[in-house]
Order: sequence, then structure tokens, then C-alpha cells
Amino acid sequence: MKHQHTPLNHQQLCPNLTFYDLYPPATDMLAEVSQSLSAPAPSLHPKYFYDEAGSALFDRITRTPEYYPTRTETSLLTAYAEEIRARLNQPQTIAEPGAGSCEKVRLLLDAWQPRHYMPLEISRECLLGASRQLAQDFPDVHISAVCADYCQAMAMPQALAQPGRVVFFPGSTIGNFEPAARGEFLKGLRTLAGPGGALLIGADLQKPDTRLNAAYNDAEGLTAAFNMNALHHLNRELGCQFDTDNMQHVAFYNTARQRIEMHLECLSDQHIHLGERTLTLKSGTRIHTENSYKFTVESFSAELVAAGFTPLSCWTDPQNLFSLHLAQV
Ligand code: AVI
Repeated sequence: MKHQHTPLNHQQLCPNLTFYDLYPPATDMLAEVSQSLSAPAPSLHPKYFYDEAGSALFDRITRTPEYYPTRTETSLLTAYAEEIRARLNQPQTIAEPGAGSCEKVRLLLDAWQPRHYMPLEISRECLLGASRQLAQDFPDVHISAVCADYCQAMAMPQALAQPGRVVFFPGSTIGNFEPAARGEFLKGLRTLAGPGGALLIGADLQKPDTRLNAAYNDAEGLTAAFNMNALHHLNRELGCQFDTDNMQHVAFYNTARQRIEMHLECLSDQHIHLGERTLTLKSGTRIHTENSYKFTVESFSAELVAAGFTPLSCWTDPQNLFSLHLAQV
């Protein structure tokens, strides 16, 4: 809440682009990684996938034949953009937390021609690059680019209030949250949407294991490289000295928990440098790097209700691979 009363630091970068900096606090990477790797069940936060190389790898994953979520969601957005627009009575403001390269929203900006777009993104460089390009390509849309992390973003919206805001959260990124955190995050999205606002969110669906396992074990090895990239990232930033030739990508669908799990398995003892100390991870140890929860239309709708939304509509593709939910605050 502390940001609500602080004047926002902002800069007019071009006639239709204002940049707001909430100065997302830097995390203590060494402390965070040391703690999670030293736990009885070692883990790494999935955010460590996403340095420059990791983001490029993720982009390539979304174009592999096996990884169906991105293209299926895009086809749903393309097919139903008009219907959603009509349902929302011509929405004028779209807010997108974790907007990244602001690619998917282009489809909505084209179809809806809203007055405002507000991307929220922790990476200043990525946000500046993407929003400058967008401002050029959509001269009639005013872009309020907000550099913030998710939690700040939830505390900030009054300062940039726009009535009837539609929060756009595509990609089934919601599936990368643990159930309890997911509920809290959805409530935060409700705050961000504000009274009279709405949420348009993608959620990947449960389906036979073979299809899911293939999506996270693509033949080209891009998901394996993406997973391993977390270690390259730590080697570069913290000098951990993971021997990545002796680590392997493991991904499988955990049916009981309805989630894909990704791990990195040590094929030999790994002696990891963490600041002043060395941590040994024994051969056979698995570092848990990501969960990607899968939903049913009903289970996800129930989560929306629990977070205070009223579901309006849900669209799925003919193969029932992916769902796009529209809910009202
Ligand atoms: C970003 N997120 C929705 C992706 C997913 O499918 O959970 C991340 C990913 N991990 C491996 N492949 C893609």
C-alpha cells in the first residue's frame, strides 16, 4: 500500500507513451538461491530461467510442434476477440502484469482499439523496448508503461486508476503459481482490475499424459536447454560452477497433483559455490525448477470465484487443450 501515496516517478517518452518507475526492489539472489538449494528438497525459482538466453529459448519453445499452449491460446484470442469486446462493452483500458515483450496484446489492441494500455513489467529494459515499439505501432493508444514487480503492481493501481480496466494475463502463467499463492495472486488481479473491471486469463487444461509430457520434452531439446539455462544463469551471476554436462533435464506429468514438474538431476556429485561456501549436491539429487499446473474449466472457474470474480464466459478449442476465461470483478 505504501506506493499509493507516493507521487509516481514518471517520464513522457513520446506523445503516447508515459513511463512510470516503481523501482522494483532488487532481490538478494545469493541468499535466495543458497536457501532454496540447501533445503532438504532442493529447488530453484522458475524466474531464473529468464535471462536473455532463456527468454529467447522460451520464445522458440512456443513455436515447437509439441508446445500447443501458445498457438492454441492465440487461435482462441483471434477467434473470439470481437465477441469478448462486445461482452465487455468496448473496453477502453487493458492492463497486463508481466507483459514481457507485449506481443500477445497486439491482437487485442488491433481488435478492440482501446484508449489505454498499461503493461507492468519488472525488467526495465524489456519494458522500455517493447512499449516504445508498441507506441509507434499503435499511435492512437496511450501507453502507461509501469516498471514494477507483481506485488507492487497490486498495491499501486489507484494511482493510475482507469475505470473498467481489463486485466489480461495470458499464457497460462497462472499455472506456474502454487495453489495458495495462486489464490492470492488472483485476488491481486482483482484489485488491479478495480471496480467494474474484468479479467481475461488463459489456463492450460488437463489432458492425457502423453501430450503433456511431449510438450515439456520437445524433440529439439529446447525445453531441456531452457531448464538448464537456469544453471548457466547462476554460473554467470553467482559463479556457482554447476557442471552442466553432468546435469539432466527431467520433466513429467504428476497426475495426482495435476501438474507438470520440471527438475534438473545431478548425474555426478556437484560441488556448488555459493559465495564463501561450497554446497555438495549428491549424484541423483533433483533440483525442482518448475511446476506447471493444469486445470479443468470447472476447477479454474471455481478458483476465479474464490478470488472474488464472477465468471462470464470460457472459450476452449475443439481439442480441449486450452481455456480462455473472462470474469468480472
Ligand atoms: C511460462 N509458462 C506458462 C510455461 C509453462 O508451460 O508452464 C513455462 C514453460 N516451462 C517449460 N516450458 C514452458
